[in-house]
Amino acid sequence: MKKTALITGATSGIGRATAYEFAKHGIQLILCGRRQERLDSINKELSNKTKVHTLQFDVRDKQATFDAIESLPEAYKQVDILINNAGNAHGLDPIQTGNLEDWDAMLDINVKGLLYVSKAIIPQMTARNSGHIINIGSSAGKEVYPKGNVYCASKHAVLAITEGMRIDLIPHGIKVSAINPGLVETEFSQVRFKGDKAADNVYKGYKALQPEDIADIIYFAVTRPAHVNIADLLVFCTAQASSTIVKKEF
Ligand code: NDP
Ligand code: 8X3
Repeated sequence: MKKTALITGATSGIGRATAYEFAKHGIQLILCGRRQERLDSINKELSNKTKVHTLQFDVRDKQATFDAIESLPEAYKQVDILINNAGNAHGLDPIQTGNLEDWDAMLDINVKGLLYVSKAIIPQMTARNSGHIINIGSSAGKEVYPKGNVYCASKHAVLAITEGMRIDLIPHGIKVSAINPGLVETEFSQVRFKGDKAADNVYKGYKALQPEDIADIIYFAVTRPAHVNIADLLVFCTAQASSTIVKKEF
């Protein structure tokens, strides 16, 4: 039987690329995000490859998250694969001048949003004693970099939550994985810099990871044999050695 995957943050970047990769292999999709028009156009593009259902909600809104997942039609109610991908950095400021709204956004979306979605899905996985949860962390979850403070904290939390999930869900045979990318060329920097020109330079002078590179790895992770779990994977583009060391050529 074909599996069903729920992907948060499917309207852009890594989430959208993962939707396209999964669709190629006939995985039934539940695509989530706030931008309904994007969900609709992705649905339209993928509907000749697989079945797609879209859910529009903000992961910061606890009730909306639970209501959306509760509203899934019968044919989509069993979620075999959960990709907790929705998230972003907001701002790049030293801690002393950081913006409180940016801090709230990063902790509410990257950490609490991930928890709300997981809480809504995990009970059906434990009841069936099967499932695979992939949390999209970051190299920022392994290494703090200048001005990364709260974003890095949110991604360190994602890693801790991933480890906690793996420990607690082991009696149920549920796989839990963290995929931790370095620089990926998506809308990430447009969001981080709020449309400022600074975003234009982030991916210049080297070949950053592309969202399809991460989608490929996620598909690899979900297609391992039953006894194999990719627990924690760090991936950089070849030009990146650490959060602060990127070889740029101009
Ligand atoms: P994008 O900005 O391209 O995509 C972010 C996605 O998250 C969008 O689909 C957006 O959808 C969704 N999202 C954001 N806020 C919310 C919210 N409040 N409620 C619901 N959905 C939301 O960035 P990426 O694809 O790069 O980011 C995906 C993940 O990868 C994030 O967790 C990010 O931290 C992580 N990551 C990114 C890296 C990079 O360099 N790009 C590197 C390492 C990790 P919508 O706006 O429609 O709601
Ligand atoms: C994103 C990686 O280094 O751009 O999680 O913050 S970085």
